[in-house]
Amino acid sequence: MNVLDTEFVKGFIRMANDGWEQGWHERNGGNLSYRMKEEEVASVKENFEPKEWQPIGTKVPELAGEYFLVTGSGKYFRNVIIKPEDSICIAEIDDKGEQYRIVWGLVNGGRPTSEFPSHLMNHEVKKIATNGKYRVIYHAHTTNIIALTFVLPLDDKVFTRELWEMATECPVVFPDGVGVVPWMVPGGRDIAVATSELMKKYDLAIWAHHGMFAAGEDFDLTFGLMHTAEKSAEILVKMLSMRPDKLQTITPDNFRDLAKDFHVTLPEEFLYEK
Ligand code: 2HA
Ligand code: ZN
Repeated sequence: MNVLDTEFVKGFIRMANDGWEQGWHERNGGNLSYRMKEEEVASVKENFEPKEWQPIGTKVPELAGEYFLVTGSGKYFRNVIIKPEDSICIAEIDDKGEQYRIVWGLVNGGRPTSEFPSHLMNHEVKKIATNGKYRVIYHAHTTNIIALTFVLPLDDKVFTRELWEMATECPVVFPDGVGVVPWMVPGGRDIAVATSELMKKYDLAIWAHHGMFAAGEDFDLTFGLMHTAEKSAEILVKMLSMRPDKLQTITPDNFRDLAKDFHVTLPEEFLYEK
């Protein structure tokens, strides 16, 4: 089967384009990866032309033998929909989880996203934590979340509580909360380790002054998670632009009532008195 005719590739391309249309992917900003299912690998394997093995730059033994659909380094989300073979690739992980090789795509050369170490370490954490259910890792330069990292303390508790308060659906969509990584040099192993540590607890990690990482089961859930958190951040930016304080808000007891009716557990650490 032609790679571009498969549902998972169509879903990936649509998500990349949705992110572009949201304004989260200026120039080559952001990256997306998807851990393929065995049957998806089998359905397109006839198209594979393996290139040289390359070091990943970190170790992900739990991902040995897995295949990932991933955006290319320096490639533009804006172009994914019109020239996918040039913008994205399928990469295979070796049997130790230390090297990768491109088996399809990036027809004009290149390599997977510069954030491949962060993507893979997040995938590894989520694969273990969800028994293989989670397959998508998404990094976007979400404008309003980035703006907030200049004015709110870089603290998981503060970001979680403020984002929850700005839209009633938030605690239901991300009941575990959101983690915050202080500013770090992107692209390397250190930021990958810091992010994957947070991914043990959360599905969302903010990179201060940079953007956000989201993890999820499929494209709809992962895009929806990014979109919900960013929209909440937009409401907070608008609110703070009108006045510095709130006249009324959702209270800790309101959250406890919501948790009961919506059958979610909201950790008390986020329901502190202010
Ligand atoms: O792909 O977003 O963090 C470019 C980036 C790096
Ligand atoms: Zn980035």
